Amino acid sequence: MELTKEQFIQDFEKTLTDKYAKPLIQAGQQEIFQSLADVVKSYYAPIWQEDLAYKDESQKKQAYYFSIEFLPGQMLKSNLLNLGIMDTVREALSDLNVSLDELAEVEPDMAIGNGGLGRLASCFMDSLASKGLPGNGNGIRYRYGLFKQKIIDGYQCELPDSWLDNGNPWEVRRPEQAVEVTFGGEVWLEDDGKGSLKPHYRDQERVLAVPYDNPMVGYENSTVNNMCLWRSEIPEDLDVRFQNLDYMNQTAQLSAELYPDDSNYDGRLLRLKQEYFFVSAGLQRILKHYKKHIKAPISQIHEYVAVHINDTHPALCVPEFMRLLIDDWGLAWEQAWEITVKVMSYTNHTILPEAMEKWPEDMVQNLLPRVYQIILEIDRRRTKDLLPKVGPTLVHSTRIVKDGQIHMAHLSIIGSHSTNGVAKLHSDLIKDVVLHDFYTIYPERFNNKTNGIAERRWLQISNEKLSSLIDETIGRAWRHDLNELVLLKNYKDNPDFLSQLQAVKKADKVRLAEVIKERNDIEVNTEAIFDVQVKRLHAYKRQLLNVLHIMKLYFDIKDDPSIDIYPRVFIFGSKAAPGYHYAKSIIKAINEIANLINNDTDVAGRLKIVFMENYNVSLAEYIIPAADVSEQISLASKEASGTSNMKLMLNGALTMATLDGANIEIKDAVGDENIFIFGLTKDEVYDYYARGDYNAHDIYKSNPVLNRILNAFRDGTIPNIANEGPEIFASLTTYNDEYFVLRDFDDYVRAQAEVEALYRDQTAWTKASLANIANAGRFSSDRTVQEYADDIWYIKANKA
Ligand code: NBY
Repeated sequence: MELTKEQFIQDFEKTLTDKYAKPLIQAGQQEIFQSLADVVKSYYAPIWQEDLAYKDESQKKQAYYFSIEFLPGQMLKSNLLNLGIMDTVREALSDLNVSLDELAEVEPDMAIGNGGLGRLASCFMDSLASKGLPGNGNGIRYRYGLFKQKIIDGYQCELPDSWLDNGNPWEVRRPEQAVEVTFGGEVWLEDDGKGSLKPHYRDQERVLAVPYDNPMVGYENSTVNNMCLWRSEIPEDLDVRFQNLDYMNQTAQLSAELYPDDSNYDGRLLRLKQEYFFVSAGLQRILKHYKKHIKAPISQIHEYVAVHINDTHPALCVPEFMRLLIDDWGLAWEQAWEITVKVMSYTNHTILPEAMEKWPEDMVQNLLPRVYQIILEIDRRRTKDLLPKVGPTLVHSTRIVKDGQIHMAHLSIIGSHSTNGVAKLHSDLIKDVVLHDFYTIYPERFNNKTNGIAERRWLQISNEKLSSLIDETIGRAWRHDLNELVLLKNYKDNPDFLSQLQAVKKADKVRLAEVIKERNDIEVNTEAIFDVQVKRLHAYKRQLLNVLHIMKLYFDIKDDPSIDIYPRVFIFGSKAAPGYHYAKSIIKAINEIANLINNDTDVAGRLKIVFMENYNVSLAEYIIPAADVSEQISLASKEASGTSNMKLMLNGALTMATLDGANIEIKDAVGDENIFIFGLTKDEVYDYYARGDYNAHDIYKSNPVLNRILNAFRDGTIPNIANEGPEIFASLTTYNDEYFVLRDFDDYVRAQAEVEALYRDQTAWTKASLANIANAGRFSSDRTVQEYADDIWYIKANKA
């Protein structure tokens, strides 16, 4: 949009007066932020309104991304950037002696997600809008987002994330569009006199679902999509029977809290209620909108609506859509089923067995009696149809209802026309191994969509210095098409450019060093290698391998204090699920090792370990631009894709990688010489599984370096881990090292030595860094969502 400084100042000062009856000089940061947000809202609101009208008029097909998590972070700069008014507003505020950067910090992160899956959903929201694609989000407006992590005495403590205390200035509450979601009670079918069976209900618990619409502003275009988040409330005309505190508390609790686990399926009733709550509310809203605005019969809804199931958490979309089509719209089963499969599509984000959602049949039956009937009928009909075609073995292995459990991945695959993995290797594993039987039956449904990241947040906003340097070098076209970054390759032998690139990285490291000093009270050398591992804490991601390497370097120095080791700062950012004991022990160990090494005079500052508290989107925006090395060291086959690998690459870090997830595609993009690869391959890991002959204890016994490092965990060398040290030691020896940390250690050490050698040649390093930036284009989520749009959702971009 067009905006002058003068206009902005006028709008801003008027808003401040209207809202708080105060002049700027008397206003606090919170008041200034809220006023600024209101001004920004007044700028996008008309565009939003127009786009809504356009969508209704054009009758275009729209996609709805159902996700139980979103992780947008702060929205102020994103909205300013995408409206094209960032510079104007920054300068205008600066004229008023207000720093935009400081003001932006006032906004709490919108953290209604755990990690990669939630953040991917938010990158998709940004990309859909920025590509002008009509795609909306559907989720839950949790009152409390992901816990705030405090490190106390080296331990993770969890504090509530009360992010709504000052309201959410971007959202619009739409009570007139509230719908009811019902649970429990009894259901029975009765003939309606016209030859079909209609459900009748008794004693149902009713919950009011109120939508809050959050604008997803497209980058320099006229698209504003919607992320709809549902809040649970008590219906005004609540039946007397449910008018008691217990019930009312439960109802309010539905949208109270995000489940803070990103790896384990947790079969609690409240979670199942949350899943059904936002699924039912979202589908009801879509169907109401359809009735009101779309001039086509319901039988054509697949030409107007695509519903995406982000992991299995919204898998109830399948039976719920069937229920609505059959019970409310009067469709026959066969027709409803055909439509449902065409409307639905599903993404798998993990193949770890402990994350696979399976709900006990009786739980689903009691909570969702009608949905349960429909699930049984889906399963029954499919079994009957398929038996003669594929035989009992395949039918049995792919049943939705088995052994008293409902398999949500099976339901998602069977009830949709598309199942995708999130990186090539992961999608291949799905087809060849984990869901192979489904692939045999429905080969045409399976496809890959390699993840991506929104460059607006992960470069334009978080790394303005690098963005400006790129502008000056190749112009601004890359801001609309990240593939344009390849033009940077022309500067790989340009000493001026390379030194400017170095200067940018240095400045970003200085900025992070200040944050580290302020938050951790640790001084770090900005000439050192900044070696970064930021992601959720999980055994398969192997933060422990990183730690063992740090201990190796430490012992090298202790053995010979004059040894020539290139200074390194190891930076960790990671939350552990509150119930994940082992992951919390690793956090404690990292912090104690940090204490030990950071304060050892022999080390003399050459190694620094920094565990940054409360890793979240806004902290990532400081850390990622400053990274030299990106640690992507999961055991091959375990990380479905990873996305921090892409963010770090885009910011010029070199990747230390196993051949896992999207690391493989990063390697293909940058070439072997610009990445450090180590460790077992997926096939080697599977060979170990097949042979069953991995023996970690043998490695511990026979490898003197590892022997010494592991002993340090239980002989007091690392202080204050009397409980955690032996636990970690045992996991690697007694319990045979589930994720082959010891097996990959030597090769990791070798590759880390290569990092050090290359870093000593700053020109060579900077060229490799440039190669990473220049080849990052394909990891834009703009590319990813376009592929979803073309291959899965069949949606087309708006007017220009
Ligand atoms: O999804 C992550 C994958 O681990 C990562 O490799 C991938 O890049 C990313 C995006 O595709 N998965 C993930 O973040 N999963 C969760 O957050 C999650 C959350 C809840 C539950 C399971 C997984 N749950 O069972 O409740």
